[in-house]
Amino acid sequence: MHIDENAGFGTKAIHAGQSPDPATGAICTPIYQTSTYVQKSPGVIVGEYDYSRAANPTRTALEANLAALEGGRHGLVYSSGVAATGAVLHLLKAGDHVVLCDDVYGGTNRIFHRVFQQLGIDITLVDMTDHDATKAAMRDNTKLMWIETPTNPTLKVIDIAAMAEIAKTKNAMVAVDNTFCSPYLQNPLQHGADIVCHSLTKYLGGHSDGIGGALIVNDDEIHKNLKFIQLSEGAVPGIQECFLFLRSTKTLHVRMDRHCENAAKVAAYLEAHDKVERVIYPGLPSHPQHAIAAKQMRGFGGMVTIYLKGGLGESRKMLETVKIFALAESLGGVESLIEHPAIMTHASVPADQRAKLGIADNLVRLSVGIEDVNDLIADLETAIG
Ligand code: P1T
Repeated sequence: MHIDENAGFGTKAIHAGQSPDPATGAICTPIYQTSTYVQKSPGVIVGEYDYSRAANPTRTALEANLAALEGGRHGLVYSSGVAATGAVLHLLKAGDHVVLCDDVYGGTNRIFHRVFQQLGIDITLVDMTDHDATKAAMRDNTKLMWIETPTNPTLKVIDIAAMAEIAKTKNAMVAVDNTFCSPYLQNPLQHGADIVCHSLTKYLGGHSDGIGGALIVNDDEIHKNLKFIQLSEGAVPGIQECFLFLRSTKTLHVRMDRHCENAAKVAAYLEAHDKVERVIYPGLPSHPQHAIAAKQMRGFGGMVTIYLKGGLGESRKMLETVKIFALAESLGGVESLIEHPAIMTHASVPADQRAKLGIADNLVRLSVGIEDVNDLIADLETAIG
């Protein structure tokens, strides 16, 4: 269905990339569970499809839907968020240099340092809240700047437009991992990014039932190169996953509103708690980059990170006592999750870097879900005690 570019987010979420099935009128895009497509004669295909690693109609619908939500021309989907990250890194060659945001998901840190650095990609980690440090990190051979905002797990907010300006001085591509915001809260292409990356596993999937990733770009040349890598490496999602993600994006705007509302209340409750040393939430006036968040994001998201008073003992007690919050890695699902980054999601980050970033034993990360917020707060009250 053609959806006007100026249509609202909810309209795009429900309709973009999808039309009722012409054969049956089915309102949902069917699961085209097929690996291949019959040809009329060698090389003469029936429609647009010849093999499902290259393309599949259910996947095409998802890619078009995600592109519309990010306000981009092209979408590509992958078997996981890290597969999407890897596809971007495959645009580079040995000897190229990357400026990488210092606080990123542990698996992102791992693929940069332990997979691509081995292949000859140079990496400089930088605190991108420090613009002078970022400028100083740029080199003549810097080909990529990788931003994550808000960062995982310390929720630093990076000014995408300011970073893009710095990257352009060296003609470097700017990629933004927009997983924590989802396209409902932030559209990095509007702020000068070239590539937007998502883990579909999180808010876009929203129900903790599938692993996937996505890239959205405007530039035809970058898209052509990424499409070639997607076809050549084959890190594509299964068709059932594509269907699940398509179903989930239809409710993204409604879910995100509730995530933001609940997280704001949880953050305010925790900030007033005498057993909590510090709360990091971009929506709190106490957040060091609150003004940038207010300018760049349409809402402050569902992630809240706290420093408890005490150490590992206090963290463990809280994590073992919660009942509604589930102790698990991941985020962005309808159910609330809680985790210990130093031991869980960021265990693969070297200890000295974790210490520098403040990923300490008393740091606890919450993914606030869309349950009744009073129940969530009561759960935390019991657990923090
Ligand atoms: O798990 P996967 O779909 O491969 O996504 C990787 C990924 C990419 N980017 C960000 C910002 C992420 O948070 C993640 C995955 N993160 C977790 C599993 C986590 O608990 O933080």
